[in-house]
Amino acid sequence: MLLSACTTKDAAEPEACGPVPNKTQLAWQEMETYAFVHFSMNTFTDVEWGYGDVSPTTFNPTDLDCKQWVKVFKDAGLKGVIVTAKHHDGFCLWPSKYTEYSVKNSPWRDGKGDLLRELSDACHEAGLKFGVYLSPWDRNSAKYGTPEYITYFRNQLTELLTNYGDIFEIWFDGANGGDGYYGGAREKRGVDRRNYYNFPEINKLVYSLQPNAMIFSDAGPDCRWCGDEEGWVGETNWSRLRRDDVWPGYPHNKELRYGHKDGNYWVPAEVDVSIRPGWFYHASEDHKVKTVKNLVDIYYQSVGRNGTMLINFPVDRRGLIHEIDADHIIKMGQIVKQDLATDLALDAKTIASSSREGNKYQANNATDGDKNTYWVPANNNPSELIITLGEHPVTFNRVMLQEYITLGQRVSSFAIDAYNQGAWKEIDKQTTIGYKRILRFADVQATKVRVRFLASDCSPMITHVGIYNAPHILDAPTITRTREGTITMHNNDANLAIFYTTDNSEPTIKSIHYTAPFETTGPVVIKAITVNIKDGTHSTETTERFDVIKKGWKTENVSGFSYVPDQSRWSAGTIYKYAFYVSSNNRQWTKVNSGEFSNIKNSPVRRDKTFTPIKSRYVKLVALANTEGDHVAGYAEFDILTK
Ligand code: FUL
Repeated sequence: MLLSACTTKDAAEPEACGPVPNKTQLAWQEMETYAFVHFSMNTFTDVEWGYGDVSPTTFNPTDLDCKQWVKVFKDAGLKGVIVTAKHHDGFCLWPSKYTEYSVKNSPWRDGKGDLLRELSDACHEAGLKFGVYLSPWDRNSAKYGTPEYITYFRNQLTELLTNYGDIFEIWFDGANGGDGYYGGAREKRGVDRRNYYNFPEINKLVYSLQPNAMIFSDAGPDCRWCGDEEGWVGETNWSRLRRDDVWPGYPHNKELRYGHKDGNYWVPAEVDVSIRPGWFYHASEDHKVKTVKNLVDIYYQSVGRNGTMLINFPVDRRGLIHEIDADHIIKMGQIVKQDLATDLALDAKTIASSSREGNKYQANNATDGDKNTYWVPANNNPSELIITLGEHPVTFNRVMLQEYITLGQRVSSFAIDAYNQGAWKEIDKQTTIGYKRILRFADVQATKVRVRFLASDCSPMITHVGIYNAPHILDAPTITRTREGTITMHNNDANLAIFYTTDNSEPTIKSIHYTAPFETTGPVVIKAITVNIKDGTHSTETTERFDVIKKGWKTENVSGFSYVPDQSRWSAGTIYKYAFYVSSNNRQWTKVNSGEFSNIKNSPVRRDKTFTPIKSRYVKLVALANTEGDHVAGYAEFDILTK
């Protein structure tokens, strides 16, 4: 009451600047991170895109438990989940009335199961939001490509949007058209992706059944694809889009990474990425789950760049989120929380170069911790905010900025400076902000921080400037050696040190301090750790065994070899059965070892084979069979072992 008595008269309310988000879009943006689940027939056939002809009896998870999924999501701080109700192969995870190609004809729960029921119940019970992915492409349906398929698609959509409570997002994939089963026709079919579905009518149907649902596609209408599946959106990222120029399957997908500055609709970006290389589960990718560090980077490259993070879990054949995936995502959640736990700018003294008339627009609104209050400068000339952190320098390595997007996205250029020992120094200069922008940099010490707003469509409206000192992630170092024998180590954080040993002993802070690449000639075992010198904490250890250097291989006492198969997503030629030969003259060969690389299909990691040492000048690895039963053989790395 007293406060309002002191309030000077506020200037007229600022007007919206370009398109603005609706209430649904605002609430969705604040979810920030949520889960994707790819689980269907492909999980059991070990493929990414099913053809649509596999019998429904193949779908048979042994221990399916949606409560386990939901617990992992909650523990990781994720706010909802979108599940592949129907992927491109047409198999439905719910007992749809309109097809026989669904769980109702599978052995799972004796054909009485409904995965969407189980998952939506588990979500609603735990307070998570529930969403569905419905593939417009259907490689099982005989009707695909004809007008009847549109009726089928709409009928399925109606089932999904009426029977499972509130749906927060419906996901329409852009991948569409190609060969398929199509009810037995086994042919190639294409559709006019722009017009075939009549998406404006489909969107109306969605809103009539679920008025608060977000509709995702390359073109929105409510949120858009970020243009890649690698886990990042552009540093420049407008939530605006010339929506009418884009459609599902839009060929200029790179534009979606940045949005359109001159866009006439509010269509913010969603960053969809899988925690493994594939979207569906493949046991062979158990060793390729993204590291905690990778996942933290993805958070900063999505939520930290005005996007949302949709992180996919390939649920396994048991019907569970794999233990490794669960561990990594929960650790990611903890790290992000710790990174941004203490806002050093909260309630700090904040002044501005100018402010619009009225208490409602003053500088301290940007550091008061209230998302509904904001600072607005007096005009749209370059302007700045100065935040005083204290008399003595304070250490920090993150700055978070947020615009009051209710009235549009405005800033297109800004810079951050730190003040220490009597001088300002620029730390970073960037373009857009939007709902949230988080900048990361090496530790800085300063008594004051300045944010310069250099260019903006309409005056900036800044609801939050946050400053944080994130703990350093102690990631184990990587160790590599060139053919010539040069060893390089890397740990992703310039503030942390690496210590290593070459005598097989455990590395500690007293071991050798790595400062630059160094040369090796013969066999060597390197063990290394990342260390925070300030407090002595350190990472787990990385061990790499290198044998003789590959350059100029000559006569050696060979005692074994190592084999690493192709590590790429679509790898081929993984050797399963082998024979190994040596020779002194490249004419007469002696077989010294043969056998199999057990379980290498599911676990394509380095394999070492050893035998009684034998002097030789030439070696030969013969592939007797590969994991696919065809005639391709290859390797990513091959090495001889000499001791
Ligand atoms: C892509 C699909 O083709 C993939 O299989 C996956 O569903 C991914 C999320 O979208 O376009």
